[in-house]
Amino acid sequence: MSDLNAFPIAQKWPAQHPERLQLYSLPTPNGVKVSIMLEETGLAYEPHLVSFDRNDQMSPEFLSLNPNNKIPAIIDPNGPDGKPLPLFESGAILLYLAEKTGKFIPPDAAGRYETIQWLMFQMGGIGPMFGQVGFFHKFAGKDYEDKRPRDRYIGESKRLLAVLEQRLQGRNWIMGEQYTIADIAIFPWVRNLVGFYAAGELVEFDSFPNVKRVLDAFVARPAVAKGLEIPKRN
Ligand SMILES: N[C@@H](CCC(=O)N[C@@H](CS)C(=O)NCC(=O)O)C(=O)O
Repeated sequence: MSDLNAFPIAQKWPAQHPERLQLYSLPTPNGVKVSIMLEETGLAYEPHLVSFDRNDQMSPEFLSLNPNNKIPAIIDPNGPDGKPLPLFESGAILLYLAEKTGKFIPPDAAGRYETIQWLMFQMGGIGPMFGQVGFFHKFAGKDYEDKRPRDRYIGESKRLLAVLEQRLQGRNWIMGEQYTIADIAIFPWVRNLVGFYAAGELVEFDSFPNVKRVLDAFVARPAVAKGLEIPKRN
């Protein structure tokens, strides 16, 4: 309890269960990666809502945990050597939780690095490119007359979907039989692109049947359905 209280963020978002992993998030495509992972692993955790409507991510308490003012972030009171571990960046958090629990990452070194490779593909490619489609197609950028930026990100997103399509040919998940953190990182973004961003037609989503098949399998998982709603929005 006293360890967690040493973190300024715990003053703004007090822990009811300080022995549990603390999640500071919002159900966005980056946020739900971590809530889905936590639901999948069965780890005990306490979610806290970081409201963008209130600009919570810019508060000094949040910035003390993530100076980059982005959700998700966590504090694991029971981190390495039994000490609290604060962490931001969803990819780093997924990797940490996979290694902590020994779940959703292959145990062998080659499989582990291959999974990390696809995790990085999401972090460096899918997230940033699909996110820009959101900006230029759904949010403030949609009113720009010049459609070149939108088309650039649509083109890149289609290219990335084609890479995924090829990878998923003959595979159940990104890593084949095993469902991993690579799937947990990638599919919330695919879901968002065709759902919330309504960019399915623009990216010709129908031409990626394997991506669609795996997306359907992903959202059918009970832990995914739960994680997508955590933390509850006000
Ligand atoms: N690379 C970061 C990106 C996180 C990110 O972009 N989070 C968005 C929500 S999806 C955010 O917090 N935006 C708030 C802001 O920019 O003020 C990660 O994967 O954790």
